[in-house]
Amino acid sequence: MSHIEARIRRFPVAFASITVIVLLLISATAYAIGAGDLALGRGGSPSSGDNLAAMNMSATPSVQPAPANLTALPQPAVAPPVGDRGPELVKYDMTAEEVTGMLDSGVAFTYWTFNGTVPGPMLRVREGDTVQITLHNAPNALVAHSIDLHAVSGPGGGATVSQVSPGHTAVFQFLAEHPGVYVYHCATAPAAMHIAMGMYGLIVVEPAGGLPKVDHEYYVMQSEFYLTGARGQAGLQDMSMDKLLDENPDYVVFNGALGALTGANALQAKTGETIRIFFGDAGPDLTSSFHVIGQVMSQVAVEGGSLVNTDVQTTVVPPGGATTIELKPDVPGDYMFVDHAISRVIKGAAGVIHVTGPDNPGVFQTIQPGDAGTGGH
Ligand SMILES: [Cu+2]
Repeated sequence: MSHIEARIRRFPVAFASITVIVLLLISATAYAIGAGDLALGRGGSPSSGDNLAAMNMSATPSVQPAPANLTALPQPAVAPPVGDRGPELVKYDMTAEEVTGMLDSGVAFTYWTFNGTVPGPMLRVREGDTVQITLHNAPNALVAHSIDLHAVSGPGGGATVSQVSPGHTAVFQFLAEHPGVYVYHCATAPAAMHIAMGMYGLIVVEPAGGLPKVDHEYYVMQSEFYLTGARGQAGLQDMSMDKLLDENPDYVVFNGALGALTGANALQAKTGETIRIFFGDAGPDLTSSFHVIGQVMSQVAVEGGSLVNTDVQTTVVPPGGATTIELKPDVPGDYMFVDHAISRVIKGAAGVIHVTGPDNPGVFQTIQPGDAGTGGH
């Protein structure tokens, strides 16, 4: 992955000299968002506190020094399989927390999160379960938050009744009627901003009887980050409402940070093992063309529903959409997964599946090697 990071490093710091002009434009834009209620969320309306916070956030200097000794946020765990059981009442306790972590080498960002990770916790229930969500908003939060789960049949996907001010709590429950894999996200206005700050995750609703057993399961979500400074500019960066409205992100990444799923954090498997990836696209704006370089996906749940496609090279996952992907590598190597809108790899949209095992010359072998180091894609 070092070549990607090296390419990102080449983009110079360039925006400082136009900060004042940009701030004026951003402030005006933030005001227009609040006044015009352009929220993408299906529930709730902007509180005055949210609008003020949006304006204040946009009006801060573009890049402050990053706090010392900061690391990337921890990765959320894959929720364990439901197994073969009957319907139950399942309770989840979630907290909206604002947490600062590293988005890229040298680049810090104060994320808005569910439970301190990006993506938020993976929720996993059975078709027919009643799911009770308790949403707290941390007392030191800057703004109100909420949750809209796409698995919900009800107003705002839950967001209408879960708008919580700092220090407050809301509780609601829903019947998980439809099996599949679904995005959840904060839907407090402007929802695009709350998603761009990191407030999203997946809920898996397993069919009766459970999902077939596989060797490895992983939880991956793509999203964009829009910053007031330049990509790679060191410091604590803020979110740019201007770039958000232009749908022109500085970063497109998997699991909240550049390199979150590479190197020591790469997905792992042995040859012949089946990997299942629960993959969601939080957006807020870009459609993912999910592709694993050097692999054909053996199964893809079309649009995350019950229809399964087989032998897929690239699958389209829209913002607010998700899918379940399975693949079975039979040749060892490092397999990069990307958004095949391939310029986004330069913006960080790359992870790695590290596959170990014996060579398999019947499937792949080198006859005469080319020049080393030129790579593929
Ligand atoms: Cu929020």
